[in-house]
Amino acid sequence: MNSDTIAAIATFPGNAGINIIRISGDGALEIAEKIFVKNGSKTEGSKLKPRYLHYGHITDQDNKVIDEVLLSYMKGPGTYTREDVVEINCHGGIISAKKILETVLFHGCRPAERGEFTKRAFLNGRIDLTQAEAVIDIINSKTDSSHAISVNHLEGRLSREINEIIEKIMQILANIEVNIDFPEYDEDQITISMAREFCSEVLVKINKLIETADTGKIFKEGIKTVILGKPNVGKSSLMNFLLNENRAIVTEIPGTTRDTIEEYVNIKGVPLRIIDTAGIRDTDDAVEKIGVEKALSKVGEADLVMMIFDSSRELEEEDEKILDYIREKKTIFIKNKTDLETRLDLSGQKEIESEVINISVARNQGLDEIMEKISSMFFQGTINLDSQLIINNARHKSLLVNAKRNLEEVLKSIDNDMTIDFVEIDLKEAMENLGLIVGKSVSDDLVDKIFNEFCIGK
Ligand SMILES: Nc1nc2c(ncn2[C@@H]2O[C@H](COP(=O)(O)OP(=O)(O)OP(=O)(O)O)[C@@H](O)[C@H]2O)c(=O)[nH]1
Ligand SMILES: [Mg+2]
Repeated sequence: MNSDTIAAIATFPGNAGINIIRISGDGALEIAEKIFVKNGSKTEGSKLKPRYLHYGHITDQDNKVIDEVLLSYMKGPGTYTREDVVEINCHGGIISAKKILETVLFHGCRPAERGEFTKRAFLNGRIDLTQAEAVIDIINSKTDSSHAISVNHLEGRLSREINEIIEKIMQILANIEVNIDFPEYDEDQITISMAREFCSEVLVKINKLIETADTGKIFKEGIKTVILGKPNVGKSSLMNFLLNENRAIVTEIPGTTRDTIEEYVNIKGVPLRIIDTAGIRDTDDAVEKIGVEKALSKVGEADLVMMIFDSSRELEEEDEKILDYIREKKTIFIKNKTDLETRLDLSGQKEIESEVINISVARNQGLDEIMEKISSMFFQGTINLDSQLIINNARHKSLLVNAKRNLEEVLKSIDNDMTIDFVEIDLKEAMENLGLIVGKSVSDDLVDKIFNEFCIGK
């Protein structure tokens, strides 16, 4: 148990109704009583009643009132950190909260590091690592769906599933070990075929979880979508339309967009990270040239490309160059400016012609079709976020993939009649990999790294 006491402002200090200063650790109550005045008297040594909201004032080192507050004291271990916790609700704005924090620190505690309250909840065994990671994911959620996935994890559904799998592997190991310890039983064959069956069952479960990781990543990070096309086709116009704001400059001059512009947007539950880019063409303009290179470099990491043609212009060399460039990519082909006279002929590109979506940003036509297409490309079938467990964390995915490999090795060893020791080693490794997901025997460095992504005060 960590015995030093920490404090931080837990709310976002600014022009808001209230701010909360949170203190956790053995000294929390003593510090609070030194600075809290209730009914006109100092509360030092009074043993404030736990789980009550006490009305009063906080005073500084010179007994000057800083602010009017509501203070609560919660005795550990039934608290967020499992330690004694005091929370002081003061008026909003930065000054009150900062002054109260300074006073609290003066009386003998230290500023909390990022995520340190939640880290203590983890280190003191109230939550496991998947739940702690869910806390940060809830805070960072940008869509309802990504929030729902993380709430499921916070409730411990992922941990339960992982722990059940670990339990199953332990059973297999126990059976094998009995066999090793009592060779006279000579039930080798029974044990091995049972181990094989158990292992296959576990693999099915792990594979199911891994399969959800792509969806999880999309919900968490958005579909990285690069808008690509030659100059002046309406890329920035489409970007602005999807964002519902004039984010990118739109003019009739080809080569208007120079830099890439990246924004996050949630359209009908589909989270997109849209990147508007400079129109692709050969150019002598040094700045534009960099823009074009930057645009093309974004294609590599994109989940999706929206390739835009101008319906009012003929197919040009630039269009063909872009088509060549994005051949390997998941692409939606879009023909913009269909309100103008058509000059574009895609009959030489039969595949594209059959799937191109006709739109006119100017007339607000055809844009729903783009969203429907994205939905069907990325979310085959309906996903029920309430009942389905979805992996949305790259760390979890890579450990699941490791465990999968270990179990595949186990099956291989069994099928090749390898000695039981081989089977045992891989089973143990699978168990360790799964254990790391929930935080069993994780290194201090990893724990620090995870909690460093939190904000101060959480
Ligand atoms: N008629 C018509 N004009 C459009 C449509 N969409 C965009 N435009 C016009 O086309 C011109 C270029 O639009 P942008 O959105 O700046 O095109 P862009 O592809 O971003 O161009 P660059 O940044 O230069 O590569 C502007 O004058 C827009 O108003 C459309 O659907 N119909
Ligand atoms: Mg543009």
